[in-house]
Amino acid sequence: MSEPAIANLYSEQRTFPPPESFAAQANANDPSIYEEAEADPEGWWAQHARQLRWMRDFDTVLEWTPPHAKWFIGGELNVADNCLDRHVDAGYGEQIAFYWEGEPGDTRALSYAELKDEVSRFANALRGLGVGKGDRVAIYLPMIPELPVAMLACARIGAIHSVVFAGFSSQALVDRVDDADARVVITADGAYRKGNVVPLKESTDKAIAATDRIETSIVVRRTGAEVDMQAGRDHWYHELVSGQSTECPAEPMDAEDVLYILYTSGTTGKPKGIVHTTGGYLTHVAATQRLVFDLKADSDVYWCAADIGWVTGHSYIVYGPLACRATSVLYEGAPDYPGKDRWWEIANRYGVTILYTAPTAIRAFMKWGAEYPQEHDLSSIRLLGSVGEPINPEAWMWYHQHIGGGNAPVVDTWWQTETGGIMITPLPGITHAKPGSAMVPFPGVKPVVVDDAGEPVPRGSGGYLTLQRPWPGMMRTLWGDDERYRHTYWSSFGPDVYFAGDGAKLDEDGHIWLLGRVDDVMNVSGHRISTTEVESALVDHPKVAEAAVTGRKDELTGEAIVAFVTLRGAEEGNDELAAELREHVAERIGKLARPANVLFTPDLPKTRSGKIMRRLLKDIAEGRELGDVSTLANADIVEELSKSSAGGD
Ligand code: 6R9
Repeated sequence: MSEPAIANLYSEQRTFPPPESFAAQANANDPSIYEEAEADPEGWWAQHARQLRWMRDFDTVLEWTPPHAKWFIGGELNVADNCLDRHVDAGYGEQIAFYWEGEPGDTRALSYAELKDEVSRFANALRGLGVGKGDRVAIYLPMIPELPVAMLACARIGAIHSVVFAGFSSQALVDRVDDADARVVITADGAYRKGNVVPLKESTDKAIAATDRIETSIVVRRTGAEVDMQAGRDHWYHELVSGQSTECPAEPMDAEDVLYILYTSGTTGKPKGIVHTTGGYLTHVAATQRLVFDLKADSDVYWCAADIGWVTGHSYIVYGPLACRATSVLYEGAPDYPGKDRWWEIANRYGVTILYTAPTAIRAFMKWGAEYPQEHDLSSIRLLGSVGEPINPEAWMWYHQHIGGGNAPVVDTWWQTETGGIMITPLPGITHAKPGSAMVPFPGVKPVVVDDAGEPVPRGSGGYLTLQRPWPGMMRTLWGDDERYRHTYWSSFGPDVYFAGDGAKLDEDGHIWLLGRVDDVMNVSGHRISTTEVESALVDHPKVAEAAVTGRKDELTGEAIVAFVTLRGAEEGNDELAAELREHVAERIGKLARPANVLFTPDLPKTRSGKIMRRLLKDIAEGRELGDVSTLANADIVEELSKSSAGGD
């Protein structure tokens, strides 16, 4: 680690203060909130914890023996009780929890009372099958109401869920079932994907055959597709729940009992089972839901358009919103099915006020063109959020202008599966946001950007993003592998310093800019250049919708930058435009960052959460055999790309 720190190349001057009318009504509009949390972080989090319903009060807020934290010690609560019964008991049973929209256009509205009843019936059914506290249950379902129902039913009886993204292969399911030793899997007869039916039950059967752990499978009828049901092993969901009582006492759980495991694949090795517990996690997601998304339970219609199979869906479709008594939209399908305006039609129909999505989706909308949102009245939208990757300043501007009507604040939220909830973000009623920056820590959170020696970098410099104070939603360990937990996250800069794996820089005002994963950083002639900065400079060009860059070996400069570029609308790529883009980057950032090659492509390889898989692009750029593509959302593009770039320059 002897090279100069990550180059600080790109600078953004625009700032967007909260509109006065927004600030006036915001859940957080007094900047003293930061000082209050800083003066007593434990007291601050405890205040938020006390807004939940505890069956037994906690007596100690935090016990920190690095790298292990315990929060709200001695306390007992149940997550499903907090997300459902608490609101029904307070008289809000009739309020809609989810407006569900199926891909083919079927809909279902579930009130808090109905959701509570359905969860209780299914929880009783699970108990009837012998599932109890601490047992692991794999959930392999599309975005249908039964997915949050299954999660909450597990939480209600103290079983640990492990949700596996329905887009993953049966091998991915096998790996996760084996690692967690799950005995039960919940799946569906099929999943809709752009008008086709994906045979989910078939994948599940294949997985069950490849592991000896699964004793029981529960199958939701979604598509009506013909499936094999093995007597004694496979049960229809609707048959199991019919006739079950809606009374199901919620299991009192210790604050530190495990709520769920969620696997992240990482770049190498077997997937890591991130472990989240009960009291701290729920406190963190509820507090951020209220303050970052400014949620008003009585008036907002909130839509987090992620998949529940990603942590964003766990924290901000299921647990955060329900803990805060939100009314949410839950959508099953793709954003361009049957038309490229599907989201905007939905947003308009339900009067969505808060929308949370990922840069990858925003860049797709940019590519398709502003006419699609323009066809619909989106004036109900008052707040926008982004998560998953650094948002390029131009994508931020487009989102702000075309979806937010130039008026809605945009919160760019940085966090990870490991952090459980949002860590770095503007507060929409306080922060003067800069397009492309995640800005400041959430109150009580302590990020520090450090250099190779672990020393804090001065303003205007880049380095490694660390977190230097425990927070309630933090992962507690890796399932079955505490050694890997220590080694992966707590060994780079000291035993009490969490290293997130991301590069970041502090600007002259002390605001935080995420620069992407440090594994992706390129080294050109001894200068470390972040992929994010070059990509943002490319997206800044009016013809570019999306870009991914990677380094390939170069004899002269160590690494040379290769850019994969997707163009907006009907634009066509040619040598002239490639040259123009190379010059654009040189002007915007500096000659050092000028891509050696520009390749045009209709799409880029992405993960379930829309993260660009630069590792694969590097394989392509260096003409290597491709690595693992099993967790790609769009595997076909990789083949196309490797064909078109064969022959190098
Ligand atoms: C929530 C989630 C975590 C990684 C993280 C970082 C990237 C997420 C970001 C962001 C820049 C943001 N990331 N949000 N980078 N700005 N607002 O995405 O969790 O799937 O575990 O990914 O995603 O690289 O380290 P997860």
